[in-house]
Parts: sequence; C-alpha cells; structure tokens
Amino acid sequence: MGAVARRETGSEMNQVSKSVLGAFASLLLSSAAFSAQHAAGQATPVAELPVSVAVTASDCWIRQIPAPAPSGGFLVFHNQADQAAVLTGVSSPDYADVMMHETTHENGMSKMSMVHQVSVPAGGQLDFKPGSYHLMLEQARDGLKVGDHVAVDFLLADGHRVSAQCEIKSPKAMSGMGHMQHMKH
Ligand SMILES: [Cu+2]
Repeated sequence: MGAVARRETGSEMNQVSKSVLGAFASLLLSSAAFSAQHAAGQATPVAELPVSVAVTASDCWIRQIPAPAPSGGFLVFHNQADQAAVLTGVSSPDYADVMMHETTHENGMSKMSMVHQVSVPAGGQLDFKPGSYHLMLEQARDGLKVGDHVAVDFLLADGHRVSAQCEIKSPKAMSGMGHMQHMKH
C-alpha cells in the first residue's frame, strides 16, 4: 500500500514538472522563432505596427474562465474608411495564445472554428459577441484578475494595427454563451 501511494505521488510530481518544463521549452522556442523572424525582417511584432486611423475598437471585455479552459473575448470594431478592413491576426502580451473564433449554427447545433480573416465593412462596424465572432484567449499570465485591463492588438491586412483595452470580467458576467464549450476543443 505504502509503495503504491508513493509511486502515485511520484508520478503526479513528474507530470507537474514535465508540464512546467514543457511550457518553459515552448516559451524558449517561440521567443527564439520570434527573434529570428524579427532579425530577418520577415515579421514586425504587431505591437510595433502603426496604429490604424480608420479602424478602431471599443467595448472590449474578456470573460475570464479558470484555466485550463480558454477565456472568451468580445468587442466592437468601427471602420471609417470607404473600403472594408480585414483583420488577419491578433495577439496580447497577457496571453500566450489568442485566436479569432466564429460560432456557427447548423441543424440546431452550434460549433466554433478558428478564423484567419474577418472583414469589417466599409463605413460600418462589426461585433465580436457571444454566439458569433469572438476571441479565444489561452494561458493568461499569472495574477490576471477581474477588473484588470489588458491590451489586445489586431493586425490588419493593410499593415496597420488596431489596439483594444479589454476589461477582465467574472465568468458570471452576462453573456448568453457558455464559453465552456471551448472545453471540447
Ligand atoms: Cu470559441
């Protein structure tokens, strides 16, 4: 009995240290890849791109879900230009991974998929809202709490950036969507 208990404890410890090491290794890898790209001039970090004058974001908030489930993010884009603006990427210094998602409904079932391009109509607006387009944010930095504001940067196809300040809200915040559906990913 004693031996079994020790072995279980040991394997739990092992799993914890493996996942910590794994996270550290992927951090190292991604920062190495990042520096390499930057040095080669192939990609400029989104946060260093010029800010778009035509496209702005407002009303951004994040529904914080306890890890490991991802959190959902919602906001409104406004486009004053006379042509559509295309969002092609998103990132945040406070989350290891941010994606644009779309919820679609088919035969009474709803499903989410990652989208790589989202168009904001000319002279119009586009809502990222529950049941539609939304952000999926994974691996928040330690210590993020309800009431904090975090920066989320969007890349536009024209090489500009749209910056949003998003308020962290409790999972109980009204939303109309159980973002727990993300657990299925
Ligand atoms: Cu989603």
